[in-house]
Amino acid sequence: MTRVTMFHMSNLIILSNRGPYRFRSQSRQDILEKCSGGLVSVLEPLMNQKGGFWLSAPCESGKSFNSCSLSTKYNWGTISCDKETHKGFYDSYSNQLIWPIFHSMLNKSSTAAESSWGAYKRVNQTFAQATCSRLNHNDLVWVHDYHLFLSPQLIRSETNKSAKIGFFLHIPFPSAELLKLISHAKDILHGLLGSDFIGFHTKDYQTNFLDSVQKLLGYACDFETGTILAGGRQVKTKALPIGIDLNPIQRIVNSTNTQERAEAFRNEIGTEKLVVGVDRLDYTKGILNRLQGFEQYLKQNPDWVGKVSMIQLAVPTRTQIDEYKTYKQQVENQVQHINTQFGSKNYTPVDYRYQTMPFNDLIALYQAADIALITPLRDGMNLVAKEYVASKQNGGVLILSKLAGAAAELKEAILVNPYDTDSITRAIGEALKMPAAKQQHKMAKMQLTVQHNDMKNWADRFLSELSHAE
Ligand code: GDG
Repeated sequence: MTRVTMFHMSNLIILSNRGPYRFRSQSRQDILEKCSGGLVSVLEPLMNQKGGFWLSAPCESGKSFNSCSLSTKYNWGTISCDKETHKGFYDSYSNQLIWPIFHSMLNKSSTAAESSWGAYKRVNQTFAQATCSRLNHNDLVWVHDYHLFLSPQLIRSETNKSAKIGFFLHIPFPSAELLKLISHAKDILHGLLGSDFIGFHTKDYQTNFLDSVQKLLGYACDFETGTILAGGRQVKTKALPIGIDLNPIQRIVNSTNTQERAEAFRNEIGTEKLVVGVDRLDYTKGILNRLQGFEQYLKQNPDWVGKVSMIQLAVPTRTQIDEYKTYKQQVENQVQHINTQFGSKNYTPVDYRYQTMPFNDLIALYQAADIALITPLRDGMNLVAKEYVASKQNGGVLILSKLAGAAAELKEAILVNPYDTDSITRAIGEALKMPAAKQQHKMAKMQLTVQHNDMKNWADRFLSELSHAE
């Protein structure tokens, strides 16, 4: 008789502030709409392949539910939390304190947000409780991003199940000197150290983390192996740059609809060369600096006026926060300033679009663009850079900020200092003049890099590290 041993398959539970969809009210009905943004654009296809449970905070509508079956391979549920607490957790502590300091933009950080620590902690506790209530032995819990720094330790202290806990940080990790500006920096580090395995986009962010743990908590860190001995437990860390899902991009790129749409973008613009910028309208993305670089280019090269234009897609984000309202106004003033200076009846130098776009159109836009101008002042990775590379079939030039995590991988891009307008202006000139053969050569190399480390590869490596963590 054959004996069949049943293994309990480990289930994947992921935690993130943002869920895969949001509810939007339309004619007194709730419509489900896919969320955009870097984290969702990678995790949604991943969960659709692997299955599991996705736990998020309620979206703007405040609607919460334990579990919702979508026509996907995974289930999705939200924690419940009142509006006031969510505001303190999300708008204030996460986005007015952690976000600017972790992006080294101290002038945007608000010390007043320190008072929202209680709300931040409560939401992390609610996430931890909701996770523990559905946890089984051997499950893999994967916590995402800066909103949930405390969850790993809270989960560990609330369960006796033998689950593994992993954490991935989607934004940069700052130096210990900057981290210390947050009063609860040590609590943040202790929260993270509840994980068995922690992943970062780059070696630099990982090193900053190890250095902070050593300096602020006094734990022994091995910088070679990335291992920390934290109160008798071993925590492993590693640089694992995130990748994109190439299959849908390839499908969209090869469809005739996309090629027609790309052609339509070019016809709408009507100039010889098209530059594209695609970002959430966030001050870290350096949209204002980029526009200043573009303005200076037109000023210094009047023969290019009328021949080059730019589409800037600015996706609405964090619209309740004052810094974002001010930034939006500054960007729009700058667009108007350029268009009044150089525009004419038949020429709009900057076509600014404050909207989200269907993904198919976005790929067509990348395809249509001769140059992608991506100049964040600081960025964990920047997936737009990788998507642009994956969408090009015949040349194209990537101008990329040195301060984006993607610069560590996409070495053939024209790298710029986003704080230096001259550097952006020079890069635009170089890109406009780059011979086709050189473009193709550089693009092919970057395409290999993007293919080699795609979303599946990234997720498999993370989950394998997590499963094998001691
Ligand atoms: C965080 C980190 C890190 C944009 N507009 C539309 C749209 N998008 C999609 C893009 C891309 C994503 O959003 C943006 O990715 P980023 O990487 O630029 O950005 P963040 O949202 O800041 O994400 C970042 C990322 O996490 C992943 O770890 O790279 O550094 O800040 O995928 O395609 N998608 C659609 N319509 C749009 O209008 N459908």
